[in-house]
Amino acid sequence: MNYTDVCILIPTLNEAATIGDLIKDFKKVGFSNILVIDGNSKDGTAQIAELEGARVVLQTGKGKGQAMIQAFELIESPYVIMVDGDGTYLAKEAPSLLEPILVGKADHVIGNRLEKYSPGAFTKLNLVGNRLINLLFDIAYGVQLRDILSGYRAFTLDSIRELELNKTGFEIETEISVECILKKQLVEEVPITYLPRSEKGETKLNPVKDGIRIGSTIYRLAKVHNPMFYFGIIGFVFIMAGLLTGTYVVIEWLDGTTRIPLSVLTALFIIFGLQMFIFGMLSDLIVTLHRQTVSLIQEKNKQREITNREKIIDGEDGK
Ligand SMILES: Nc1nc2c(ncn2[C@@H]2O[C@H](COP(=O)(O)OP(=O)(O)O)[C@@H](O)[C@H]2O)c(=O)[nH]1
Ligand SMILES: [Mg+2]
Repeated sequence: MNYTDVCILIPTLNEAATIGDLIKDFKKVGFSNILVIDGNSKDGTAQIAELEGARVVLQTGKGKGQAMIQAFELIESPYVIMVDGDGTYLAKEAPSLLEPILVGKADHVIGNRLEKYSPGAFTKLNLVGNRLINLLFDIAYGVQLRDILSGYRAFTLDSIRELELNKTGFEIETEISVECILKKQLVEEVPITYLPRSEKGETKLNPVKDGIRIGSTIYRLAKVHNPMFYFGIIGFVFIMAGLLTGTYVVIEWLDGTTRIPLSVLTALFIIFGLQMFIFGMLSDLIVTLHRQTVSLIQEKNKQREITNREKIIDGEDGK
């Protein structure tokens, strides 16, 4: 396979400290097809990238997600490697990311940072946040992925074009991971090195604000895939609240005080919570039936295509 078939896609926003070396490193490994999508950096990132021989495109909107979506439209190479421009990932590990795709084991490969990260690469908050987000994701989507937020990934152009992506900010990796699962793509993880950011370049990610956004994206997108999870969480919160107020009501009642308004509230909490579980079960049923219908239609279409093809071949033979 020829490395010119692989587009190295680098989103950048003020990464002048690292972008030059990163492009050089990829070239050393043999990748010459490099696309930098720049968010109108003020520190000369775009100029440095151009000098190093990368194709540079300025993004038309705002946010890493918008940049990626714009770039996916521009790329024509059959394989894409996406990598942060901050020098936290190693170019020499790119071939190991491509490997599962080339042997046909995967459509989308995620570089898993959580197995061999360097000291200082993650802050404590980042590490805990990452683990929590991955746990939430795995429960919501019934998969076993370790690092859905990784910025080092490889995929085929066809597989990324199939995804419906709308998120403009740092939720893009989450949306890509969710869409891969909804589109039943083969997703693999490969352990990679993760280095600390250069002191000169600052992270653009706000761990609290972006963390909450990412968490709520996972939760909201789960509504269609796993409604029992979506409604179950709301139900769980209300039933817990009901049990709490209910315990208080019972304790007070044993002491001789009857709390009527709080008893009513307890009943409402529990009824609402149970209703959410019933909603979840019904939605789950609808989703399952819908999936069965879709797969039946797909199967029928496939059969029809095969019969049509056979008819055409028979016709040609008859001539
Ligand atoms: N084009 C573009 N790139 C961005 C934007 N925000 C962040 N990036 C780049 O996306 C990559 C990931 O961002 P980073 O701050 O490293 O996030 P972190 O790796 O999660 O800390 C880096 O190469 C950033 O320069 C943006 O708004 N537009
Ligand atoms: Mg980064």
